[in-house]
Amino acid sequence: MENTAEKKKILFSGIQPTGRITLGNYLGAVRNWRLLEDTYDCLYSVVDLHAITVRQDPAALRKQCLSTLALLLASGLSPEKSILFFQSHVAEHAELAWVLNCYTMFGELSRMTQFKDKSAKHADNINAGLFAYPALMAADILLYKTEMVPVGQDQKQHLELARNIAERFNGIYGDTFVVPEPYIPKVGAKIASLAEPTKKMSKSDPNENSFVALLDKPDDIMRKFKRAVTDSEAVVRYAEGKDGINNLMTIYGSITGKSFEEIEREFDGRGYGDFKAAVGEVVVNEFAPIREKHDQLLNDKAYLESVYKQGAEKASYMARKTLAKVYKKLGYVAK
Ligand code: ATP
Ligand code: LTN
Repeated sequence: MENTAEKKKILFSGIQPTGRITLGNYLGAVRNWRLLEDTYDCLYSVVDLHAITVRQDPAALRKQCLSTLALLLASGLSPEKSILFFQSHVAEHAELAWVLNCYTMFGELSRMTQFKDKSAKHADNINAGLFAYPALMAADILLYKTEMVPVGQDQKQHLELARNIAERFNGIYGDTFVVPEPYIPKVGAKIASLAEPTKKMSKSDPNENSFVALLDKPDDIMRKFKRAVTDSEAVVRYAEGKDGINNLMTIYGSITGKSFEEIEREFDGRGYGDFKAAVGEVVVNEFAPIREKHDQLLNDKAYLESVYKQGAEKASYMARKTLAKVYKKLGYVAK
């Protein structure tokens, strides 16, 4: 009998266990992952291989990996619907990354703005992994015949490179990889730093006041919003040059679902103090249940283990098939 059930498209995304997950990661990525679970066959990975492009303390990294997985679950991702796994548990990521390194040009990697930013920040450790990082990211995506990749704005350039690598390989060896599309949310794709609103909010920012983390205590969240850099106009409106207020309006709007006009009306004639407190409050309320669930899950190591083991098993099955196809195309003798 003909199978009429339509196959869902495959979606992949990753998050680095390099620090505390921020409001930027949540609004730009994780929250949308949950919304996409029903429409796509999703794989979400804690990309621990990527994390060591910057020095990590081993004990802290191990904790951070488990905490990141717990946060993904606490944010509502379901291991019944999606494949959740640690990147290092599926060896094919590193294997395909090596192959793709040989089809990625020095010039292309040199143009990556994340490499330029991170090598400026870590001038004492500009290692080859940091430089070749986008080839590993391309491997993550291409291993699973991924069609959609939900990311924040900052990852668009890496995704374009992944597409170029896939097309280049397909051009030489014939149809091998599916060429993926980015999925960048309309609102929340670029949450700015609270301390320097022209820069992106980043979990590795040494300034604690620049970001709000999912696991921050309510008082800390409120304090960080109260201190957020704004301007001297004292009118809540979205306009060029008002980066701080625009950012707070984006945050408020993407959590409450209100448009900029609605927010302007709501805070008409009220000062920034009121507005900042309101933004802090909606963030606190959004994060409170996630934080509570995270703490519960972290105490249930057996459950977490069952999730990441099953995830790696399912991911490995898919990844093995793609890698075998690639090796065959390259001309390697079959095992
Ligand atoms: P780091 O500071 O270590 O570079 P990061 O905060 O950029 O980390 P990643 O783990 O690299 O976080 O990114 C996870 C996801 O979050 C990616 O899809 C990325 O595009 C998204 N993201 C990161 N920062 C922001 C932000 N400020 N606004 C919106 N999305 C973001
Ligand atoms: N490079 C991304 C994390 C990442 C990723 C991926 C995202 C690694 N592999 C594959 C989407 C798909 C980052 O630094 N935010």
